[in-house]
Amino acid sequence: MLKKTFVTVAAATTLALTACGGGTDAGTGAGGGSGDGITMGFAQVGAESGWRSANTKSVQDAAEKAGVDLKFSDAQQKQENQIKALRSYIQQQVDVIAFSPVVESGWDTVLKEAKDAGIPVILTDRAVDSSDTSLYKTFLGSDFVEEGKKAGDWLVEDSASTDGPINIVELQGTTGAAPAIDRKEGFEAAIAADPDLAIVESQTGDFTRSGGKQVMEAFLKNTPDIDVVYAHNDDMGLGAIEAIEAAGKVPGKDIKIITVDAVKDGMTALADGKINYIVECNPLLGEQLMDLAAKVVAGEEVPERVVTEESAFTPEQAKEVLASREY
Ligand code: GZL
Repeated sequence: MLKKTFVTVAAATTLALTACGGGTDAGTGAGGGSGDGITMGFAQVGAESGWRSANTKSVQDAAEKAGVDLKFSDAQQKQENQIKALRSYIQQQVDVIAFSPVVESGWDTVLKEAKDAGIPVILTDRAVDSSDTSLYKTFLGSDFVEEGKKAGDWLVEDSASTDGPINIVELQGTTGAAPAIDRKEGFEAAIAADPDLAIVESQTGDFTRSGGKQVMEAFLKNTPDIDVVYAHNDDMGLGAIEAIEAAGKVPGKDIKIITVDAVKDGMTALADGKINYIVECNPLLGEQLMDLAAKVVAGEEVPERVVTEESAFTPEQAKEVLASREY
């Protein structure tokens, strides 16, 4: 046990992957992975955002490249649909299951069923809050608390020369989802450094553009002087831009906007000055996932945690990289 723990901790602490493609070796020693003959059941969250679409394409392309037979399902952001899909993969006796849990809680029963069936599970993108880490082999994805902290740190620095209160409205991601919980936690911890910064309204827009627009319309009605929008993803930030412009205000100037993801549409709005800062969240997890799956099916050691390293962008930086972005 000690050896496994040592290998895991060492691998997990040293294993940080570059974003934008995420490299081809998830610290598993395989380049691109050879998944020939492996059948994977993948239960995706849905198709709620540009990030999710890029993530789905990355998984599907990487499965094809690795020769993995991919069974794919879209849960339309409903946990009951994901659980149904997982049970179907268990029944089909796939070699490995991978999924991005739409919310953190409520997975122990079905994960125990997978374990009892001898089917290894890989968490990708989002985490579960289960205390029993034997229910899955590894968690591949971003550090969402760090992403929220980066967003808050930028605002603290950007506001340093401004006197008086700065009113922030927050567009939260899906209620109960790990990125929503953690991005809120990281941001709040960072802005605590400046007592002038206050979140005056906070509500979920469910990671969708329409949700962000609807909630922002309500915020604009309820809160006379909004200085900053912190949106947990680009799509809700883009919806907020529509609402702000419809209200006759200038996004990026009258109301500053900070988002997370750095997908093409978000980076375009950033380059145009409608968004002021974007923290990157890398959706291109497909190749690392196939590498990990090949190892797990072969019964080999994998790190308990594989963290993707990510960047952040100002408008000037967005202009430089926009043309070369993969998503
Ligand atoms: C984050 C991912 C989030 C994205 C959103 O890893 O789970 O879900 O930030 C997406 O755009 O909907």
